[in-house]
Amino acid sequence: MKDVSGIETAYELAKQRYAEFGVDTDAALKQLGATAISLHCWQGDDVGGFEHSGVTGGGIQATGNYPGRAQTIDQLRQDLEKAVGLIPGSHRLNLHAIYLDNRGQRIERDQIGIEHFQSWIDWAKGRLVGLDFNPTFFAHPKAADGFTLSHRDAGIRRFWIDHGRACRRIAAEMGKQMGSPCVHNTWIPDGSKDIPADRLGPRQRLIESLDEMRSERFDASAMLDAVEGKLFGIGSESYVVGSHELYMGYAMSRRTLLCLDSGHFHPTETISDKLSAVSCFLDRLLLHVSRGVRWDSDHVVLLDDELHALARELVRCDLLGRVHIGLDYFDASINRIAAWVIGSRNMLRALLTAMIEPWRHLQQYENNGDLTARLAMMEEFKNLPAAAVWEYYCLRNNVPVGPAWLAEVKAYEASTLAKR
Ligand code: RNT
Ligand code: ZN
Repeated sequence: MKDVSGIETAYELAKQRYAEFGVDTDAALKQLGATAISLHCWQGDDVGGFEHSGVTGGGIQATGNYPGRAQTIDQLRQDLEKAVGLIPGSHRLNLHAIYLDNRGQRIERDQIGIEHFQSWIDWAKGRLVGLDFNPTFFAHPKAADGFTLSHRDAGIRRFWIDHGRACRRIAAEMGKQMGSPCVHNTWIPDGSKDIPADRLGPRQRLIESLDEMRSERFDASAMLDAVEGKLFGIGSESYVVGSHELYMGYAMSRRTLLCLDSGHFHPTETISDKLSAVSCFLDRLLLHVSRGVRWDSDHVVLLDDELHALARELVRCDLLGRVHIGLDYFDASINRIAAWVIGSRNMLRALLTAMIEPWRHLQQYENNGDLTARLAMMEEFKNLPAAAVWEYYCLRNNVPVGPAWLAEVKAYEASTLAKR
């Protein structure tokens, strides 16, 4: 076939440039193709879900009122199909318990079962390479005072432990049916707006609840537990029970995954530097790739310095087989499908750039004590034609190259979203 757009020719030239530094771009594209991103279902409907209970809140909030939000399961699936078709590679979907298919019947959270997610699994098969799952510990009357698994009331703790147990069973079944382990990630909003008198009690209760919730054993080929810490949330500005340190200790002592969310630390603190440290002590990690602006604002992920730094660590520490990459943001002020596409394509572009960067040369300079060459070449490598490799990857994967994806999203907005 004729190379009408010049993408293949540009790729051949780029391939040679990288080969001069010993980098095999074909091998990198193969590795990128094997790297799945877990798309967060909640970007599609502003973390609403399908319980239709009318209860919201719980420490997170999507802002914006862009029209076209998915309001039914079918609409959300249709939107996801659109997004997936614009992202090169094979990916996963990350579901929350509130996205259950309850067929109009109210089901309490401690009563949910695989039957409420079977339609998701059936839909996902052949479209996605895996499903991930999250218990939902927010937007519920029993979470209204800001405490769940660490609540002082044993009855409320029991309810949430049972929710977690139900969710782990669902996750294990999802993993089994999809043939790929389902990451079951626990994030709770527990904490307080003002200074607590007791910081220890809730933490001890949380650990006990988590242990009980996790007492049922499932094969690692079916499901993997992860715990996600946080510095502060809306309504938990002064104290968060599940802090980073608590979950780091929990994950290391219980051998679970630790989830690092880029928005969950001090505003100038980054998660890229943490990977080489925690990976020495943990077998597996989960990332919630997000972008905080001044706080945990969950903005769409940009191709910025921190994303590049994160991708570099994943590649240079050889972590791609041990780190599960999920996106976590919710922007209701722009087209929601575009939000998925922008964030996922950025994550993949950052990974590809990191894979083909001649970083082994930089490490060699460092080992030789030549810090001048390390800095000089680090900057020179920024000019290598990574964009040509990315465009070729999109072409090969039959997804729009460059900004052409936006026209497709706009057309979908006019034909479908505008009618909702
Ligand atoms: C909240 C956590 C959590 C949620 C999702 C919806 O601060 O980041 O991961 O965003 O579970
Ligand atoms: Zn998160």
